[in-house]
Amino acid sequence: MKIFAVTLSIRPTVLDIEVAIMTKITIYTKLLCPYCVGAKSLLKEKGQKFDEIDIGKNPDQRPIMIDRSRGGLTVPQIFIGDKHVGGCDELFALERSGKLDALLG
Ligand SMILES: N[C@@H](CCC(=O)N[C@@H](CS)C(=O)NCC(=O)O)C(=O)O
Repeated sequence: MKIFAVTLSIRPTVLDIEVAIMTKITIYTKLLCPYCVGAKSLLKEKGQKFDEIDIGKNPDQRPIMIDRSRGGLTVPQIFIGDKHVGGCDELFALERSGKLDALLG
């Protein structure tokens, strides 16, 4: 009986499932960055949720960003799943070429 109650309490909602199957997007940003604003706007327009890591507020994340992006020193640095997209220009280039939707899954 107790197990039954636990099972019910962890039953995922439709929203939980939708979020779980969306490819995780991570975007490294900092304040007052027009490229970051542009990239986030495009992702929002496309109904995408993303994890934002502000390297100004979290300076310990900057070397992690540089390492993950293999030397990317500017923000934004955008990842779709494990794939490094690049910055804002690369994100918009993918959109223009029609390849972004496939990456988003
Ligand atoms: N071409 C890049 C340009 C990015 C860029 O120049 N970002 C600025 C901030 S808006 C930057 O990181 N500058 C270097 C710095 O602030 O250390 C892109 O599309 O993402």
